[in-house]
Amino acid sequence: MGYAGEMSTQRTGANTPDLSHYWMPFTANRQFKADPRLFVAAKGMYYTTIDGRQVLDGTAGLWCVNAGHGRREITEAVAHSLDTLDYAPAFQMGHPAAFELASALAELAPPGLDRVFFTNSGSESVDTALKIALAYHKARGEGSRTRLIGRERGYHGVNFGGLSVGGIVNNRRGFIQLPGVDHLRHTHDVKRNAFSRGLPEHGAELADDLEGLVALHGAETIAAVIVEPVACSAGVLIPPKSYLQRLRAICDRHGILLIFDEVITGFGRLGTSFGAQYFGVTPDLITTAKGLTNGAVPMGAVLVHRKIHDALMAGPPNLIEFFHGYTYSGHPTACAAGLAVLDIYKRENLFARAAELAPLWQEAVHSLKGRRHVIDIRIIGLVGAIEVDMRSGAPGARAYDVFLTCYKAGVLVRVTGDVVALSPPLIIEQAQIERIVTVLADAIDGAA
Ligand code: PXG
Repeated sequence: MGYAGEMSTQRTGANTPDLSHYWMPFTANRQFKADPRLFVAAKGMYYTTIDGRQVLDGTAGLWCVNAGHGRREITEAVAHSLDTLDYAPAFQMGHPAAFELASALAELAPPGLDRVFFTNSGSESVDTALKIALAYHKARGEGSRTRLIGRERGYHGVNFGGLSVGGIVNNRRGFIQLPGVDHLRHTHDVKRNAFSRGLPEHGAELADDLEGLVALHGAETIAAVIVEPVACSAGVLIPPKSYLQRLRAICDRHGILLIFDEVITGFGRLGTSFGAQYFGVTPDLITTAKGLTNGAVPMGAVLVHRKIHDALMAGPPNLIEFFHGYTYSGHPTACAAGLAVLDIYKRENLFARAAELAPLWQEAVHSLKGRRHVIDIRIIGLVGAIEVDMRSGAPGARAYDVFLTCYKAGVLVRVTGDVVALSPPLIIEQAQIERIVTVLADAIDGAA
């Protein structure tokens, strides 16, 4: 039990557990515990709350439940895997499902990115990719390439590599950073690009920041650039037309590796396997997690271009080539979940379904244009963002109010700053899209 004083601030229902011991991640703990929001079940497009209400999932959990909740195929695959092989050592031993899942991922990947390193989260995928980039240059005799470039407002998880290349100030301040990291400017420009449909017109020239950093530091010091094709956590910042192409071209010119962090944009979120295919730009590495297992079991993966992998397969074959890995890299349970999930995506054609729904989704969310407080709407694939103007002196407060009102009305949305973000499971139906928009409209109208 918690302290009596703490408990007195907790609004408890009959079956609410003691909330005092669990230190919740990225949560206003005291505010939450004073008025908790607890889910006890999920099926299809809906969560069930502890008090028995149904909540329509407008966010695929945290951008991960792309095939919808409670998929029996995943449950059965996981149960069977646990019953058969609960764990196999990840180092110097293997099991078939890890190899099978790597092959299945290679099939979905853009051409060339057919070598796969398994992790347990997006954060681990990012730090793994950064280390692979450094190891690659060293293996090729270019060990001076140690500098890593991220972008303002980028989110690459919370480990030291990821927070260093990341560009969200609250995640960075107060923590030490990796040395030798620089940032490109972000591409968010409400003045020039508000209410764009499709990719924003303005801002491709921001990719030239990389040329500036090459001029400043010398290309021979730069290992890699990491960007999210769409910066989702920072409020769904969609890349301007030909921005990513330009970044690719500059990387090519200077021998810099390009990493796409596709933890959110992977697995059909944009209507393609990865953002790389959506934008027609092939990076050298792709970091993934989330939709890889539909959120059911923690897992991440880095898709690596074969040329990078092969450069590291050097030296005596009895020596370890890359001093990196996790106890749970390629965990049998996670691999079973991943295989079942990829099978669902394929069988139900869910990526194509997302692409087909995207125009309808765009129309529906854009119908909120013109409402009080709404200063921008950004849509891509089955992602959406509604930016509201900041309540004077209270950043984020207005969007948070919208979030709470929607939750009470039975719709789950996400807020980040003054942006309401949407990313429903790819199985969403038209009537459910309409419900999300109607509830949002009322919540926005009612926000002070
Ligand atoms: N990279 C990207 C692009 C992400 O979006 C991570 C790395 C880190 O993944 P892990 O699995 O370590 O959390 C992420 C995670 C939100 C939200 O609402 C976004 C994430 C996580 C939680 C909430 O924007 N993205």
